[in-house]
Amino acid sequence: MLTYQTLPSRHVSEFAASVSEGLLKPGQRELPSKYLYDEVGSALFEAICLLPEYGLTRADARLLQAHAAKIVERLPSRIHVAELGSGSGKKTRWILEALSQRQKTYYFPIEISPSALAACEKELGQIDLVSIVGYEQPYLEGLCAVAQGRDENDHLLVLFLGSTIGNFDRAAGEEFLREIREILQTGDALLLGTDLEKSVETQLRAYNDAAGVTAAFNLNLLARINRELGADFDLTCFEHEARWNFEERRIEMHLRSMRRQGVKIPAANVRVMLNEGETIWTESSHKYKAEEVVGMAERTGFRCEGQWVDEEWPFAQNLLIAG
Ligand code: AVI
Repeated sequence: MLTYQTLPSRHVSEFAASVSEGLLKPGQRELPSKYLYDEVGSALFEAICLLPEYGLTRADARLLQAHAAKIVERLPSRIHVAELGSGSGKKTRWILEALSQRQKTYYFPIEISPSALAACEKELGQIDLVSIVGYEQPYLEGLCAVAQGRDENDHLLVLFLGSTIGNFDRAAGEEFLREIREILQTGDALLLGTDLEKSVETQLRAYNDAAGVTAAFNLNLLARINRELGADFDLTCFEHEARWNFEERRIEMHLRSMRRQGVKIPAANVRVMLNEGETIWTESSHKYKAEEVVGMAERTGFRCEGQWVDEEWPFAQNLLIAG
């Protein structure tokens, strides 16, 4: 049985304020990547995960399928699972099935999207000895609520899969791990998925696929601003661009203005003039070295108990234990 703990709906004004701040920023204009995921964007992201060029999601799932039993063996008894950004929940099945071999397990998906929570319950609702309680909240608020509601002797395994950590700047990613650690107790665990560095060509192809799905995902952000904020972006005058930033070791997605053009965004009370060739930076995907994740764990109050790396697509599942 899924119970929702619903937040008051976010206001259009928050979106408008972020759009205004990002587009009026001196120097490089930006839009926050979290707004890529409206209903259309989320569906396009699901399609990205199936693309031959984007091996990340398959590697993540392969590792969980192959090593769930070994991961679960290293966890304390009486452990329940909280997942940050559960998505459809497909990959989580392997962990829940392995845990349900040894105990009754609660699974707490934490998601701001009610449709993703519903999909997750549909996908995972039938596993014996697993009960699902969804939290429709931002990650850390939801995790706090889960942690506060647990019994004294219960431990938590937090799942943060799919290399979503890569969408934070490196410093912010570490800060996020530190915040998770503060909510946890000693002996609790975090299973962290991280996409590893690979050849620049492979990485660029993953974010600039031949079918143009990633381009549609990126451009949909402008379409969303048109739909929700009444803007007049002409999508035919922008093109998707994926870049590898050597210094920061990250893929950056940009939207390039193909001519000098003015755009009005009435709900944000903004008018911008974009030059030909100017870009709006919409997302970063940081890539890691396996040993770098061990250091991140140590600096944020965890120790790395195990690391599993996919052989086909360099990607690591890192089991971190709160020290
Ligand atoms: C969700 N996140 C880990 C994806 C990534 O690879 O950074 C989002 C994505 N953007 C373009 N393709 C996939």
